[in-house]
Amino acid sequence: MDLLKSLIIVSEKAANIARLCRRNQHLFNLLIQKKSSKEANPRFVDDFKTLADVLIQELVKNQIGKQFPELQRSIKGEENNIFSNQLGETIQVEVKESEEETAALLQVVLNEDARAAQLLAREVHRDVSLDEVTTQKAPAEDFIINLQNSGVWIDPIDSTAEYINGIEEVSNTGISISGLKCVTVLIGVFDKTTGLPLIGVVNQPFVTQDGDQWKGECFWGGPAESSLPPAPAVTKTVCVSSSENPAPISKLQEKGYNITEASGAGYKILAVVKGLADAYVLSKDSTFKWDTCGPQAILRSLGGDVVVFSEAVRKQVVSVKYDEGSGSCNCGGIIAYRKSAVLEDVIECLT
Ligand code: 2IP
Ligand code: CA
Ligand code: CA
Repeated sequence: MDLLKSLIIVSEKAANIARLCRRNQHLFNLLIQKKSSKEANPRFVDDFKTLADVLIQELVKNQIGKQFPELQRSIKGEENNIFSNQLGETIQVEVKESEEETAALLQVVLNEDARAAQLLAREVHRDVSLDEVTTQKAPAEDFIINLQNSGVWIDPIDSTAEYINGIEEVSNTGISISGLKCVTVLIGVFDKTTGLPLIGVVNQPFVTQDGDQWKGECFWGGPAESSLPPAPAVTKTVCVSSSENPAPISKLQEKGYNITEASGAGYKILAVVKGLADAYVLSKDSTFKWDTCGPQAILRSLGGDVVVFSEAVRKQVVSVKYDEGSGSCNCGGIIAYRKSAVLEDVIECLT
């Protein structure tokens, strides 16, 4: 069994669920419904988007855990799969052996909405092949890694806010400021000894639109190989969050960098991966291990990395690292880059 191919396929299944919830009117209505505080409803899920997130995460955990039992206990994600209702009951969302069993479980969680439960369960259990995945380069050989010594971080949907009600807005650099293009599915495998990411898959479910059908694209990378072409030209563009502090922004601008605000931590790293931006600079603690593990692995396969911002401004280059036991925050902020000359220049600007 080939881990990279399995990760790509399961990321496509995740993307299919994300697309289904936007395209199917019944599911879309659930996705955008506003919670009413007056509603005395005993159902488990009053926030459908959380269920979509949890379901995708459980799908990835289930499929990868089944195919790679050595990894099973080390697959972690952003979401918690236990829901409780107003009657004090709890239920654990998981992928069952059969479509019928998964649908039956989802029906309870969804307050007896059999239609929604069946639609989701069908997509969860549908077989997907590698040929269905759009990627610039199909993976050839698997990466040899020690599964016993590896862990996995999943962000089932990054940029949830854009997923629910984003308005498409594109900058003149070709980078999406907001909207569905900023949504990504992020899966990363890391080495428990070194703490460094090894293999990453970033699936962008919404790239091109044809009527109500969206097509996506999948990006991958691992030790010394990735789906991306050779290094693109320097852009003099740096991506930042819309909530970034003014100080780092003006320092970068003073040295001639164009600043582009974009939504989604995963999407901003993807912009660096694709060469649309030279770097992504974040001075705050607002990203988590599941946001960076997958895309950082791709950057590392291209000669770049994600490093700790607070260390970089003290002229220390420290890679963001992963460890099952420690917290999930990327404390101290991050800088993502593809070319080391860019990192040096950005550090120079910021110090
Ligand atoms: C969020 C999401 C946000 C990002 C934040 C992440 O993850 O990527 O867009 O903020 O850091 O944690 P910003 O867009 O300002 O960079 P999620 O959508 O999974 O909560
Ligand atoms: Ca996230
Ligand atoms: Ca998320």
